Amino acid sequence: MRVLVTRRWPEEVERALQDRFEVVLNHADRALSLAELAQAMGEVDVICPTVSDRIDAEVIGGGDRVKLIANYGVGFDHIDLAAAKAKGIAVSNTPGVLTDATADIAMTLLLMAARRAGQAERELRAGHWRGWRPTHLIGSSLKDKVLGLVGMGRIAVATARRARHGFGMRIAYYARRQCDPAIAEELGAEFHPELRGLLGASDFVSLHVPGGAETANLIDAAALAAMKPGSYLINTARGGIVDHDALADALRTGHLAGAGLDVYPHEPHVPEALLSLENAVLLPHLGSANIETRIAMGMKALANIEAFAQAQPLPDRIA
Ligand code: 8YV
Repeated sequence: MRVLVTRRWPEEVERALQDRFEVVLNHADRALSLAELAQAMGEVDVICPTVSDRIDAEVIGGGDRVKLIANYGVGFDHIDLAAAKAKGIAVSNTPGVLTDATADIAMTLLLMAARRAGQAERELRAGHWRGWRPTHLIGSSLKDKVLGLVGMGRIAVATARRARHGFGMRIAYYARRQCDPAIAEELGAEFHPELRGLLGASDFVSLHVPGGAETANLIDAAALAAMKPGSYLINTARGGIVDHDALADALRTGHLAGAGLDVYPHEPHVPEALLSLENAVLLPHLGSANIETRIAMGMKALANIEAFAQAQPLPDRIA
């Protein structure tokens, strides 16, 4: 079987893949164009894309050889599942292995925003630090503050655990249905059946819903207005969930005290309006970026390809 890996993976997983299959690697590690992806559909049996590859209907229609799309990552809003299904192409992802890493980045952003860490480091590196003083770069504490989670899947729960048990925060969430009662009890989590209710009750809001049409601009100007004055928005999910012009306005007026973002609607483009705002912490999609996680993601993709090669059910089939 011929397998295309669209971006470089950690060496050990590339090697593990090469031990079993004929592998086409992207040595230059640049994002492939839509035309190159479309062409690959006719040249390999399996394609392993990442979030930086748009696998839309046109790409999928580019050839008839690919039978499995083994996504390197848990989110799959960059893949047209209906188009894949229509061509009988199976799709898998890598759930579970990046939960802790992403929850760590959510907490990193939350702490950085609350304690103004990005702004502070920029000031120091620019040589503008005038020495210690009681009113210098004062932020917000986390203890007893309400962390409102939008979505209550694996990453939300892992973030809530860190916030609750590590930082003494109170937990609230909005989701389509209530979470496992044991988890709700462990976290003392308060369920909000309406998004607006959660937004109005939270000091920090952290987004944990999938991207795609259903959640596009879920956090728009009206939702931002419903957030508490002086609260913070954290996004480690997908950029399209937030209206970034409205967010920039809310940060500029001070309605929001800060935001911590790891994801953007059209990566690697970062909405211009955010770049000059001191109260925006901006990371370049680092959610799963630790070596243990990136190896585990590759191994999970590999497990799905192996199952596929042996005509076994895929462990992480999404379509
Ligand atoms: C991944 C992510 O690194 O898994 C996801 O959905 O957002 C990231 O942490 C990226 O998607 C790789 O494709």
